Amino acid sequence: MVVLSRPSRRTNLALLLLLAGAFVTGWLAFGVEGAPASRAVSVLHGVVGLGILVLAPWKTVIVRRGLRRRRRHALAVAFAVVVAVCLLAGVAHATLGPLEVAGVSALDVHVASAVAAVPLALLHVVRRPQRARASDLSRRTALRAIAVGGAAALGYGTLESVTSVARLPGAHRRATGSYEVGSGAPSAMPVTQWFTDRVPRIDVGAYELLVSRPDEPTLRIAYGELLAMTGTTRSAVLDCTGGWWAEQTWRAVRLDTLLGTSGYGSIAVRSVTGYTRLFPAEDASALLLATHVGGAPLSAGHGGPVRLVAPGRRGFWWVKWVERVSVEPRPWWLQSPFPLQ
Ligand code: HEM
Ligand code: HEM
Ligand SMILES: Nc1nc2c(c(=O)[nH]1)N[C@H]1C(S)=C(S)[C@@H](COP(=O)(O)O)O[C@H]1N2
Ligand SMILES: [Mo]
Repeated sequence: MVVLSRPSRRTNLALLLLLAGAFVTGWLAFGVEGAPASRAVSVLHGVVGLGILVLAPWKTVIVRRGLRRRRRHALAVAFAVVVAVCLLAGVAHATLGPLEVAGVSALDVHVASAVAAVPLALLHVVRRPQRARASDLSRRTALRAIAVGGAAALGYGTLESVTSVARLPGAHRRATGSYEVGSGAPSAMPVTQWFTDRVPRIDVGAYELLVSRPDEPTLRIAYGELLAMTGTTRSAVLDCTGGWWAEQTWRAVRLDTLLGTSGYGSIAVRSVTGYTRLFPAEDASALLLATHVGGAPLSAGHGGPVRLVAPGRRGFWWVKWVERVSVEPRPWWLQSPFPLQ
């Protein structure tokens, strides 16, 4: 009993670190875009997540022993089920591709179960506490950590090789883990909202874009006037955190054409639905307000009459149905890292 309890305590503590690490790197994977950083975060996330599987044999011993005790097991078992679903869905997404059942993708299930696991993990750890000790920071623990990390990395490498050799869809995913859908064919591209937003109905005839800069009266630009300003044609990749990406050609006007380059504060891009993202002021020349995609006016679903095109940023930055662009005094990082609506 005494002999078993030491390694089991360390196994549980290691699981705690891996769970926290997987959760953090998962959201980090949603935050970054751009080949090397994206790839690094995706690989790290996969390895940390698979580390939980590496510890499964040891945890099984702990679980058996825990289940033999006379107490309530429901929460611990629910936690185990949710973590198993999360791992299965993550691996399924990364290997088998963008599986979708009734509009719900493997990645949706993956993220939802990860979020559901948080309160269950907290309850589990509060009810079955494990104290860390100074003696845990030993050479022995370091060697074990390296062994677990190595086994997880080997597992990740094996999954990637099998995916590639067996020509599974996963071999074609982007560095972010997303799959290509509808490039060059906007009507085949999914219409998605981040969380709770709905496609609004906008009368193009009455539409006006509001442009506000500090110490200047707000400009109101009618759709026709805006069209006359859209001199930029640019191809850019929209990579949705839902697990798909598409490259389209956008006709647009650069934000610095409308707002100038003040370098002051941040740029707020607000949708008629209230959905708003803040950008660094120096991004004005890289951000575009598009009226057309693939040579045709934007459909309502894809953000018509006017949407933001934010090359190099994940889909949730590409505000649809833009109502107002403004220069704001507050810094761009003073916002929720992910939209709340
Ligand atoms: C992948 C994550 C984990 C899963 C799926 C999991 C699941 C379980 C299950 C199903 C049991 C047995 C049922 C019960 O005791 O009622 C258990 C027991 C236990 N778990 Fe976890 N657990 C995880 C992580 C952790 C963490 C992070 C800690 C603490 C830091 C922890 C501490 C314990 C302890 C102390 C026991 C009781 C062992 C005993 O009574 O001998 N577990 N766990
Ligand atoms: C406890 C929490 C989590 C665990 C244990 C976990 C584990 C995993 C695993 C094992 C994979 C498969 C890796 C591979 O084979 O390539 C994966 C993939 C993925 N996870 Fe998680 N994950 C967790 C939370 C999250 C969260 C919160 C997010 C996003 C907010 C997320 C986003 C992703 C993405 C985008 C992929 C696909 C990466 C790729 O295809 O290379 N995960 N996850
Ligand atoms: N107003 C608003 N804009 C939005 C969203 C939203 O929910 N509301 N979702 C974002 C997300 S998560 C993505 S991936 C893209 C999807 O664009 P699409 O529907 O044209 O494919 O729009 C972004 N712009
Ligand atoms: Mo998205």
